[in-house]
Amino acid sequence: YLQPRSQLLKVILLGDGGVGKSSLMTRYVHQRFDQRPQHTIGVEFLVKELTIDGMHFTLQIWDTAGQERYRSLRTPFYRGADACILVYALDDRRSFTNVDMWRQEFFHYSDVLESDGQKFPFLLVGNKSDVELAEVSVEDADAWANQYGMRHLTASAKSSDNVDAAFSHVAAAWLARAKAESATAEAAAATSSTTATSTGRIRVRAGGDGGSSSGQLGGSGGKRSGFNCC
Ligand SMILES: Nc1nc2c(ncn2[C@@H]2O[C@H](COP(=O)(O)OP(=O)(O)OP(=O)(O)O)[C@@H](O)[C@H]2O)c(=O)[nH]1
Ligand SMILES: [Mg+2]
Repeated sequence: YLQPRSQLLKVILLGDGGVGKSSLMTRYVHQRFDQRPQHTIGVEFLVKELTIDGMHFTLQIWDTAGQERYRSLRTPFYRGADACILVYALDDRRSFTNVDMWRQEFFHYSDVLESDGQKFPFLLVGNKSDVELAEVSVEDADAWANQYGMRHLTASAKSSDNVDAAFSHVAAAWLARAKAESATAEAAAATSSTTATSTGRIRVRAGGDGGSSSGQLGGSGGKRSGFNCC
């Protein structure tokens, strides 16, 4: 169990338009920040490598369009997600009240059942921690996250505050869950005479991302190197 050289993780960023999902991804992968608003159309992804506890990860970060009109362009990409980061902006109360809707949308279109939601690696991120006038209190956001067994972090794509920590956290949470499931599966295998069918299974996909390291899906601009889906 669990001994691949490299583990590919599909991480989905969800949240209202303008909360800073693209900015968080760009800050994390390219160490850049752009003040100008540029709404995402459809879905874009970038890849970044990291190592946690000696385990090498390739994070495939999927940045989705938060605006309602792009719903049908983003939802097909939730399937196969290994982790999900729910993003709101600290200076936008409505974006915080909407995280509940985003969580529901994720369950609806991903292959994760809501009944397994407590175990799935979610993270709640309050972005724009650099702003002076916050509309959301950390206590409220902590309480919302706690009820689902989720962590909550405040971060800033602008200042870099907690950006690395957020992405590392979801990889670490995935790893903790995989280790727990592996232990359960090994215990079951040791006590049972029936083999594979009674054990839990961990999805392990070996190898890094051999192909493209970025792309845009569902967009209409066609300026970036993209590829067609389906
Ligand atoms: N002050 C501040 N502004 C930020 C921060 N992150 C993003 N912004 C700004 O917020 C605006 C929206 O950021 P985006 O990253 O495009 O938001 P998004 O969530 O990707 O929006 P959609 O693509 O429409 O879903 C931009 O003008 C960013 O410069 C931050 O940490 N602090
Ligand atoms: Mg965006």
